[in-house]
Amino acid sequence: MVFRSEFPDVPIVELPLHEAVLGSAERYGSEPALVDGLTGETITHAELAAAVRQVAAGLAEAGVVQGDVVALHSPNSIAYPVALYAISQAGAVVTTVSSLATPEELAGQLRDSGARWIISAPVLLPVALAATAPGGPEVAEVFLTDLGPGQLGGHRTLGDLRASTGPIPEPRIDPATDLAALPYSSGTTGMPKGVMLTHQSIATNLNQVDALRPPYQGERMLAVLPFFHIYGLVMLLHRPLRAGGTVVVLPKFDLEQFLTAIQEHRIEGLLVAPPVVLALAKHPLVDRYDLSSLRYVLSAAAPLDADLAATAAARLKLPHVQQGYGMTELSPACHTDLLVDPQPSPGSVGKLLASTELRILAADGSGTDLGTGETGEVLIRGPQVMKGYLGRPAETDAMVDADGWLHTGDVGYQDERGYLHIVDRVKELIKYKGYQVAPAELEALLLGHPEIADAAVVGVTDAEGTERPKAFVVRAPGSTLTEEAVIEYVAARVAPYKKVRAVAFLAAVPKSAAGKILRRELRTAR
Ligand code: AYL
Repeated sequence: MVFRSEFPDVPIVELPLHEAVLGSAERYGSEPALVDGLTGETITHAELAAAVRQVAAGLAEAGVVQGDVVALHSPNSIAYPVALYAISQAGAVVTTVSSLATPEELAGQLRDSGARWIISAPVLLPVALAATAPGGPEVAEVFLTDLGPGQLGGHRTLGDLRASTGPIPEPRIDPATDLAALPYSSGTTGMPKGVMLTHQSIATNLNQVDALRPPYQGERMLAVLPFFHIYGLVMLLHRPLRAGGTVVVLPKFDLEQFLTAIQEHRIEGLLVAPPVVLALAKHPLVDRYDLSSLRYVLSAAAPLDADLAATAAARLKLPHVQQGYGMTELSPACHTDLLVDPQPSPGSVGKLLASTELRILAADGSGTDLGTGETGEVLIRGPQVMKGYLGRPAETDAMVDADGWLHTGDVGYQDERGYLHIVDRVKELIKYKGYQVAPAELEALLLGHPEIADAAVVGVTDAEGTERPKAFVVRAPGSTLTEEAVIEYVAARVAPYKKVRAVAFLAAVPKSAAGKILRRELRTAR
């Protein structure tokens, strides 16, 4: 049985992403597009579009050609979208890198994506230089995100690139097949992989989400989720900028700064991950701020507890906290409840988006399709499905079948009212505060420790619904390795959100006859 969306189909977008997003920028003109939440510095829609064209000309003059991969390596800033859309206008592909990446993690992504260029924030320059030191991946040039002229340490800035007198590149982009973005995701298994998203899949996903409720011109949203993750990238840049909204940008999450920004900028729309909903529901500081401007809060990227959502909504005097569901491989959305429905099903992740199909497959391996109210693996088909994983045809085939169905590795059911509920996950992926943690990556690291004979990492969820990576370690003979030593060993080598947060020692890692780690047994182990 195939569930179809109850919303009418939306048009497939036939434009390159920068045109799809910035096409009306001149019309929005002098209205603010981006506001630095700390300094108040503002870029208008017209200024954004002009800066993008100039920087694209500078990139082309520097040697960036159509099809090149450019790594964008920066915390959130108002300069981020200038670099982002200039890369698209130059015909290049952006691979977004976590601003928390270690030099080794950045080097790995540069190598895997074949990136020839890096655009780094000045604070991250040491990481970029360490990643590309002799012996590491070679890049042609490292640029910096400053909007002013700089030549900081000999590196050209976006400001310098803007000064180019070269022609504005007008590459012939085929939106249906050419890539716009290459974010990294581990999908259902293994190491992080480059997710090939075309201009069309991303831009059409905007139409699909906006069919439920588009932002209105001038709508003020707060961007505290990182732009390097697909959620921030699409929902906090492409979507509001296309509609003429205003994005107030914060570089990182700090509760006081966050609450101050909502109050001062009269924020209407908040897009967050579950830990922020937890803070809104429970933190005493929240009462000290005037948050009455908020019209909606949307949570996505990890499971949200229904009671917690209700507590937060009551405190904010909103009818409910809304949800979005999807994954990087879906550009990213397949469900949301950005609806006018005053009473969506509690705990649901929303309704199937326009032009999207859903199947619920029995988890017993029988291949049986299930119906309303029955729980199984969620399969999605639609224009937002990725083109595949870069350079990994076998992993692509394992994820998207011959008929175009993407197997999410999430388990859920659709209720009688057409709302989807996600109840479990049958993939390796761990979600720590909405961030992806790939067990395979941590396991490989742990196995590199001379005193570790075997290891497995799984997510363990606490009473408040927060999932944390926990390592199960088999010590080598004679080793007296401690929990702290294991935690420190991993922490020194990965971005902070990937840290192992608990360790248990075992005599042997439970495995199937075929040698697969029995993760479910570990998840329920004490
Ligand atoms: P990735 N409830 C439960 N689990 C969720 C939810 C949710 N609302 N959303 C995402 N997940 C889990 O690639 C699920 O396991 O993309 C899913 O397969 O980092 C995995 O996270 C995907 O993780 C939007 C805006 C979705 C953002 C997103 C989230 C993209 C996260 C729709 O409108």
